[in-house]
Order: sequence, then structure tokens, then C-alpha cells
Amino acid sequence: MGSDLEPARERLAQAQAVAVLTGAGISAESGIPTFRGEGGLWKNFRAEDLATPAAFARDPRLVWEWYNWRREMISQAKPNPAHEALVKLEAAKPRFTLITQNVDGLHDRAGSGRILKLHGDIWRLRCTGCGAHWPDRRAPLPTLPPHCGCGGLARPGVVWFGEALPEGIMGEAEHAVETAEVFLVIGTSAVVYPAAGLVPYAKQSGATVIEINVETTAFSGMVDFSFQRPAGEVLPRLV
Ligand code: BV8
Ligand code: ZN
Repeated sequence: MGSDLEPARERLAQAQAVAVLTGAGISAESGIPTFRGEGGLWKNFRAEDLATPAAFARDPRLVWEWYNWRREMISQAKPNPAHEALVKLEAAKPRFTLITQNVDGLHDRAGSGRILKLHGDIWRLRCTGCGAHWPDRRAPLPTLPPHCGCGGLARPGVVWFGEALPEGIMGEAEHAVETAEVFLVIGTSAVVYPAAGLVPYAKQSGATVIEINVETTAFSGMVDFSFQRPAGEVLPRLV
């Protein structure tokens, strides 16, 4: 490794405006399993079976057991050199936007500033009754399913399949992508929309798109640079 990174490294070094999209792959080297692929299953359920309003309505306890398991795993994990490299990059760029599909909070713990959390935050809970929301970092949670002070059932503060993303967040993400000179796409299979749509959008908007993923994705053929190596290895050298 080294010399083949050079053109992308130079392009990134020159850019004033940078946007980044991350997915579960950036946290893989912290020991958190990705959703799709090996180790992504929990008791034979796929994320698409559990991260839905219908699954929660049917069996809130089962869905909470999955989130509880994930909360415990994430609480034992630490940010890795890829998360840290993005903190450095943010400090070096006049315009920088970090867009993440991850709910694990590792970008916060690494020290990233403003983070557009497209799919919410596993460390927040929301009441299905009164709509109140609050932070809760306990892992494991003492009782499942957790409840709100009003007596209502609480749910994870994340975005499930079929649910709208937080209001206005895609507009902010699109604006960052539109104005970015370089767009980094890190550790995402880019199959979940609307997040995945940001990749072709960046290309159409004229950004240099750099992908870092251990596998090829549907977008690998259209990006300017595609590095098929772990993010924790490539990103610190690129930044
Ligand atoms: C919406 C959050 C409308 C909670 C998650 C058919 C076609 C197109 C779209 C649809 C369709 N049918 C349905 C849809 C819409 C749907 C969708 O996209 N479905 C897909 C699956 C087809 N989208 C939605 O429903 C979205 N909402 O559209 O709303 C609307 C509008 C108005 C009003 C009402 C509704 C909401 C989507 C949110 C889903 N939430 N979960 C939680 O985490 O519990 S999704 C889940 O996937 C994860 O949270 C994650 O955020 C997301 C994306 O996954 P990735 O991060 O990419 O992870 P993955 O495991 O797939 O890939 C990891 C990658 O890392 C791999 O490529 C691997 O090679 C790589 N990797 C591994 N190790 C490393 C690495 N790379 C680098 N280094 C390493 N070391
Ligand atoms: Zn309530």
C-alpha cells in the first residue's frame, strides 16, 4: 500500500469542502458486526425483520432484546483509527460534513463535531405514547421493554424501515454533498435508501467520490477511487 493512494490523497488534501458518508463497516474494526454479511445475524433474524414498526408492534420485547444485545456490544467497543481519522479531517477542512447511517455513537465518542445521524441514535429512547425522548446509556437496560414516565412504551430512538428520516436531515445531507469537492463513502453496502442515493448524487454534482470498502458495491464502478481494504487501514493514510 502507499503509492496507489497518492492521487486520492492529493485530491483530498486540496479540497476545501468535504462530505463523508459512513456505514456499519467503519465500526467493524471496533468489533461491532455489520448488518449484511458474516456475523450480521442475531438468532437467525435479519435487520430487515427486526428494524420495523411492524416487528415492534408484534413483539416489542423481542425487538428490545436485539437492541439490548447491540447496546451491550457497542458499550464495550471503542472508536478505531478510521473514526479518529475523520476527526482529524474535520479539523483540517473549512467545510466538512459527516453523514452517518450508524446508530452506535462511535463518531461522537471519537470526537467528531456535527454529525448528521440519518438513522437516529441507539443511545436515545422515545415514548410511543407522549413522544418524549431522552438519552439512556445503560447497557443492559434493567427492564425490557423500557417505559416512559407517563407509562407509555418506549422504543429505540432510531429510524426503522418504512419510517421517515428525521425532518430536514436529507436536505442538509444533500446540500453538503452538492457543495462537496470530495465525497468519501466508507464501509457501507449502499443498499438502504435514501442514504445510498447520496453516492450517485455526489457524482452528478461533480464531487470526486472515494469509496473505502472491503468488498465492491453497486457503486464501485462509478466512483473515482475505490479502495478495497479495511477503513482503519486506508483512512488514516488518506487523511
Ligand atoms: C424511507 C437503523 C420513506 C436502526 C436501519 C426497494 C427499493 C428501494 C428502497 C426501498 C425498497 N423497499 C423499501 C425501500 C426503502 C427502505 C430501503 O432502502 N430498503 C432497502 C433495504 C431496499 N428505506 C427505508 O425504509 C427508509 N425510510 O424510505 O422512508 C418515508 C417517507 C415519508 C414518510 C414515511 C416513510 C429508512 C431506512 C432506515 C433503516 N434503518 N437501521 C438500527 O440500526 O437498528 S438500516 C441498517 O442498514 C443499518 O442501520 C444501517 O444504517 C443501514 C445501512 O447498512 P450499512 O451501514 O451499509 O451496513 P451493511 O452491513 O449493509 O454494510 C457494511 C459494509 O461495510 C459492507 O459493504 C462491508 O463490505 C463493509 N465493511 C465491512 N468491514 C469493513 C467494511 N468496509 C471498510 N472497512 C471494514 N473494516
Ligand atoms: Zn411518555
